[in-house]
Amino acid sequence: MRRGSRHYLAVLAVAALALGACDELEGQPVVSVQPPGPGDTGPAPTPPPGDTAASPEAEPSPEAEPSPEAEPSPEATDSPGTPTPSEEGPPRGAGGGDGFHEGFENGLASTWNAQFCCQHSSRFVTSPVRAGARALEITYRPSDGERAEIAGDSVDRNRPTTFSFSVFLPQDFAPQSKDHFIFQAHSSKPHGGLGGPNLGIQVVDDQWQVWRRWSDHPQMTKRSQGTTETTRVGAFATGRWTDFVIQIDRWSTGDDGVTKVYVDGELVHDVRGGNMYNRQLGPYPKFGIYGGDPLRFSRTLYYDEISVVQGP
Ligand SMILES: [Ca+2]
Repeated sequence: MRRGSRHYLAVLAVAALALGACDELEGQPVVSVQPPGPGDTGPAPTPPPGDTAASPEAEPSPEAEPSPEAEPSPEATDSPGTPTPSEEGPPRGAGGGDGFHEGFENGLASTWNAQFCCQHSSRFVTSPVRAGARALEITYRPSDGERAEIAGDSVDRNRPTTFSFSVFLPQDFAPQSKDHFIFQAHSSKPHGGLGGPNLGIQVVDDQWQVWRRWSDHPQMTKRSQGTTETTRVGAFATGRWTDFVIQIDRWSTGDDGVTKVYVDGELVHDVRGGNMYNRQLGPYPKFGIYGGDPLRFSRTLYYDEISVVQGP
């Protein structure tokens, strides 16, 4: 009996400790955490030789397959960001068709794959917000590897696709000569080959930059098998929300792709040409910081009102 009672007390003590640990987590608005480590998390394939050299662009490296979903904590907190009151959402592109919306009002939808190294990487905030009561804050530090991102599902490459999102760069978001992504349409690679973005929005110096890479190679393993174009489309603003609409009227590995980019409702990029790799699955969206290589500076930014709409 006494041994049994002692055992019972021990179980109670362990349970109390566990409860205490849970209590300690309250108030820590961390979205989710994956196993820490530099660069990609998960079973990333080894880059092909000669395929990771630095370039003036933020070069993608082969990326990890989606890792197990990390559940976000629905905690919200005030943030140090500078709020800008705003009642209306951004203009949206293609209407109708299949759609996905994320406003971060109830945590992260289960379809997201969170690629964060650390507790500081993300949290929900009540200010600034673009719509509703919450937005997602993402923080990247130089020791975090090459990314702090959330990744969505692949789209249908045979259907027009519109990615919309609002992003807030705080006032201390300083220009840097090293570019990095804040949005990617990332190539899916169910059969191996080179990963990386095929379309994206970057910041470089004080500019927004549209980034495209395409290839009709059936099993692209080197960047040289693709074509890359970057286009600066105007200075970024800090201390307020910026609304992006990336409208792909046609995904293509060749010359007949159609890509349009709107910033705050203004068409800033309208180009015909390739916008994807030759993959069976369409690209999938990613939001957050991706440097291609680890960055030497820290970044914090905010996202809200993300949507993905596929037309007929
Ligand atoms: Ca929201």
